[in-house]
Amino acid sequence: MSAFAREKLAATLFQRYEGNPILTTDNWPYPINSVFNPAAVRVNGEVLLLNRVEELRGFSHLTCARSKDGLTNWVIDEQPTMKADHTNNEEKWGLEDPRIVWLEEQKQYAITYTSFSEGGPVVSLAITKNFKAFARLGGLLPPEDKDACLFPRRFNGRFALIHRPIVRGEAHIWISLSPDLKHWGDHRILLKTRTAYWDGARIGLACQPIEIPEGWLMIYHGVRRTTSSQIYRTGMALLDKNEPWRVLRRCEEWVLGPKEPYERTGDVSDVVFVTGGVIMKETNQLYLYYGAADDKVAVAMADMDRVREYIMACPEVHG
Ligand code: BMA
Repeated sequence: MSAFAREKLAATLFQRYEGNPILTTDNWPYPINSVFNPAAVRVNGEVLLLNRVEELRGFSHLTCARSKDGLTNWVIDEQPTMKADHTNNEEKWGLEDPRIVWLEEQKQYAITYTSFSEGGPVVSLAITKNFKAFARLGGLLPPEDKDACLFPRRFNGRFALIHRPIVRGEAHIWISLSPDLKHWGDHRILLKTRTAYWDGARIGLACQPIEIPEGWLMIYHGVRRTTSSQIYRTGMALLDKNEPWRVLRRCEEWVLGPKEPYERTGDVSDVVFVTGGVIMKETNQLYLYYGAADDKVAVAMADMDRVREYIMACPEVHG
């Protein structure tokens, strides 16, 4: 495929749902400032979103919303589903930006989210069967760390975590390994920011890694700094199926970025921040759920065959 054909495919890959935004403060059963950056997973045939909800003091907690078609008729928990323990030093300032993955061996869901306090953001892990009771296992790696998700299974006996520490002011995506979900090592950079590109200032994992026949699709966000602001967009890379610390391909151009008024205007302008992905098997569609301008939730859809065609048309990454 020519670069021109690939760019055309990138530009038309995702279609926004015409009913966007799907969740706003107006839908909420209790007073809040904003709802955004939801984790997404399919549970008992429904789509479950675990949303970041910012309450009126400015701190965030996580609340579930469920829908049969993943688009309409959302049923929202009447109260916060996972609250911060403000007496706990690690999460004094709230819980943010969750990602969810089904752990095949444990037969439970793993939620990785950011716990925020004056010590800086850390990635914390909670395990649940039903999104009602949560085993909270605490922080995984030192701050400053964000944008993390586990893979659904081990590789050569070890769990793998994608995350985004800040090192020397640089914001690359890292991967770390663990035999027990507690002790982490073999830390390495997975994907780096690219000077002058749309993802030149900062990058971070978007939704949970998605398994496709060619490997793991890693959707990520990239930030461009401009003279007046920062633009958050979405791109993708392909990781090796058995050794996900090896990047096989990486997009050149973004596939989703702020365009519609609900993405351009809000608490933070020009933000498309994908945190949840669900494959609708019935229609072979990938639904990406995202925070739009940091105060509402929207969804964009793509045909999975076209997504695979696109990532396989992206340049190979060597070494
Ligand atoms: C990132 C995170 C996200 C937020 C985004 C855009 O650093 O803190 O929660 O959506 O910035 O403001």
